Amino acid sequence: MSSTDVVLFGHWICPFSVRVEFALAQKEIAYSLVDVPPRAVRPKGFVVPEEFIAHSPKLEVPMVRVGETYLADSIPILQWLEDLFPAHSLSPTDDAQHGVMMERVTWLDKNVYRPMIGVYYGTDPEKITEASVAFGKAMETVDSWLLVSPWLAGDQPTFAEAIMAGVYTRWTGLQRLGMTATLPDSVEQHKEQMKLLTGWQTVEWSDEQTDEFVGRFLKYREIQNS
Ligand SMILES: N[C@@H](CCC(=O)N[C@@H](CS)C(=O)NCC(=O)O)C(=O)O
Repeated sequence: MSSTDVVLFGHWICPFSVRVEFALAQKEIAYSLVDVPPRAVRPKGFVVPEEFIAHSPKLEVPMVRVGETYLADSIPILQWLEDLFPAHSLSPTDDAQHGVMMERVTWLDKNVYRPMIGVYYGTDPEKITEASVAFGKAMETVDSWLLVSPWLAGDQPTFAEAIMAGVYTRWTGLQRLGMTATLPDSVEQHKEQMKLLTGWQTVEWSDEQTDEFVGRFLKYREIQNS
């Protein structure tokens, strides 16, 4: 397949898109990116590509096209890419290990993403603190996994790392938006380890991207609280 056969409709600010972009880069799949900013950050007059409207069931990024087939929703996309492009695997071949990884992926999606989003969409300082506490509690579980193995689900990067990529890209920004939880040493070390991966280098935010993320949510709070 040529590089034009894989297209990601996504945006850097979306942590779900980051999961897929991390996986594409880490798996060394050539792809092209069509920027589709989520509604909240869409510039005035931005024309949403018709192809995206036609094939994204919820009008959410990420959506991927491979050849003539489309799929939206980050976790199913990760599995689909793995099935289509098994090289540079991000998924254990052993069924039991695959099961553990998927359990952890689902767990992270719920228990890490929910409080993370609670921090940046928080408008009430008390709620931001509550979300930070919940995030910190989730990190205790992640810590318990990382004390057993250097990667989240086994001895090499998996989909679970793709999920955490969406958290680590915005970590500095989260702290600036009131995230008070700290990362356990093992998680801090995991984050540093991820920075050495090809996938990370593709999704890593510049200081300008962090500033834009923080600025947008500070403005959102200002409007909500006025
Ligand atoms: N469950 C989806 C969630 C995707 C999602 O919520 N995407 C947001 C952006 S981060 C979106 O496109 N929302 C529609 C919009 O804001 O226009 C996934 O895992 O991919």
